[in-house]
Amino acid sequence: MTVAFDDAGPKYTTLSGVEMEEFVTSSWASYKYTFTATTTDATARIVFNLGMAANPLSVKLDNIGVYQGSSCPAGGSSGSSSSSSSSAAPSQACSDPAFILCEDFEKVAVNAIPSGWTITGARRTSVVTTGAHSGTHSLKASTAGFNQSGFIEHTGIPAAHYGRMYYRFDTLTSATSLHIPMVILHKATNGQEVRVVDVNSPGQGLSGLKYQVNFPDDSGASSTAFTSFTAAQQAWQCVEWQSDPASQTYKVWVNGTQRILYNTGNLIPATSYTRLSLGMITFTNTEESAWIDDFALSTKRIGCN
Ligand SMILES: [Ca+2]
Repeated sequence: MTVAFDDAGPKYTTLSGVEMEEFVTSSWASYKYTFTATTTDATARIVFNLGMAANPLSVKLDNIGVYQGSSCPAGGSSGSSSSSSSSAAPSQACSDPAFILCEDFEKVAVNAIPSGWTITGARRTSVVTTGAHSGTHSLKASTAGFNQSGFIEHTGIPAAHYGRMYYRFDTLTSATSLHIPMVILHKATNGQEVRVVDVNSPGQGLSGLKYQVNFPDDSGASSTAFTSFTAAQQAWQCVEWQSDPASQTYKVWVNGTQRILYNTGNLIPATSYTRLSLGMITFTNTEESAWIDDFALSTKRIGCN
């Protein structure tokens, strides 16, 4: 299903910038998204395109609301509002026993990395105080050219997990064709690496995420699932993902809204990945960098609060 706001015709030009693509499931689910209209049109229309499935489906929509402001009010009340509401999943403190890994980087010395992690890649990735989502410390990753990377890695990653991280890019020196994997799981059952947070620039800045199973040397993708979203540049973005071996599905949420539901076939290992890479790799001949903060893996969904 896609959702958009168009002008009243005859061209029906979109006023919402992009069509929001949602993945309809067999359970009731809440979807929301924020846009800035490109122009004022008193006769604009909201469009729900339900003709996206290969096979006929019966879809029910309920509690549809349009609100002025930065978010939807809780409880689905009608009318215009500018109040704020929380994301779908509650946030967890690092002391929660559900956590597998939890790093806010606050207790890590500048230029060091958290204990239990190792550095890989051509560029040193370490903790800095030059930008943070929480507190004063974050992880700064950078790259130096084509196929260059800067990662920290942790071993022993359960195949069944939820992940959450915030990222914020520095001013980009390459504005086109950027493709930046930031969280990589090793390995899929076919031996390839699984890029679960893979940021792309599909002509709209770094505003797309891809699930990608790929050769370690980037010599060819075997499967992808892609979503685009409207995100403010140079702003912290919250990405969550789920790796679920039982259903062989991968999900990703961007700023609290689910954007990808992908059936991997049999690519998710039954028990564990050998390691996780956190940082960035790029495939352009430019230097790029990003801050990463509030990274966590958990046995339950973490949320963006
Ligand atoms: Ca922090």
